[in-house]
Amino acid sequence: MRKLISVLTALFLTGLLAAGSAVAKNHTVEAQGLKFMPMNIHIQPGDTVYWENMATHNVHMMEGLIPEGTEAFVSPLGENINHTFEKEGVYIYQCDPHIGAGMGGAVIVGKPVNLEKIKSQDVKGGLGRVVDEAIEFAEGL
Ligand SMILES: [Cu+2]
Repeated sequence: MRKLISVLTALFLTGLLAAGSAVAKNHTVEAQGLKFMPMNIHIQPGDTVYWENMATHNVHMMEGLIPEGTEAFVSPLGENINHTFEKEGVYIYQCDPHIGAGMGGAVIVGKPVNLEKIKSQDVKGGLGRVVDEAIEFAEGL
């Protein structure tokens, strides 16, 4: 009986450790001038990103540059926002008023499973520069 209890205790503790490593984290991206800092961020599924100092900015997830089946959400201009990412992949976003100046960024959730699809697209201008930075960052993970 004592052996059974110690086995069960060990299993319970192992379970706790596994659960502990999966605890969702919060990350902050700050708008500084016409840049998001950090521009590229690597998180895990279930984590939340908080965008702050957004007085003249927004976050617009770009159709075709986010994982299949996820919503290309657009946040209201001038509002700090939170978003929790459940699905793995690369999410590229722009700030609508300032994308001409290259204001955008990427959130990479877990593995960059849609990187090849993003690389296959011909994106130009400010958003093209954001995409290039995101590809380089994702390939370095
Ligand atoms: Cu902006």
